[in-house]
Amino acid sequence: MDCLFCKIISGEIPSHKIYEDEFVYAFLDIYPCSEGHTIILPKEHIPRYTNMEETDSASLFKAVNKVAKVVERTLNVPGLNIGINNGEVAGQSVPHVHVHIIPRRENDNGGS
Ligand code: IU
Repeated sequence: MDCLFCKIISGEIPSHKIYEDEFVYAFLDIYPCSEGHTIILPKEHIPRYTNMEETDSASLFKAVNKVAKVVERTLNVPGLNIGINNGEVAGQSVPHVHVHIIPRRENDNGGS
């Protein structure tokens, strides 16, 4: 599978891992919108969120909930953006479902 995120999950491409379980993998975004920008994704290669079964989506978001709380607490930030770009026209550049967890701080100019 010629997928960047599959290669990150398998370890073929190195990443800064934040969390992993049997279903998901989470790592620090290489081009972060803000310090601590985390990407969390299912290990299964699913191109986009709307290709996911409800049960897989529930498993993904169970892990998102866990990781988001850890990011917020560890970095001691007052807020997070949590979101998905679904499809190229919506800004999805890597065709493997992933959720962005972007720490937000006071006066951070939108995290960019
Ligand atoms: P998007 O929603 O598909 O645009 O998000 C893809 C993310 O993957 C984006 O934030 C990139 O910075 C990030 N990324 C990465 O972490 N490592 C890489 O080698 C590449 C992109 I290429």
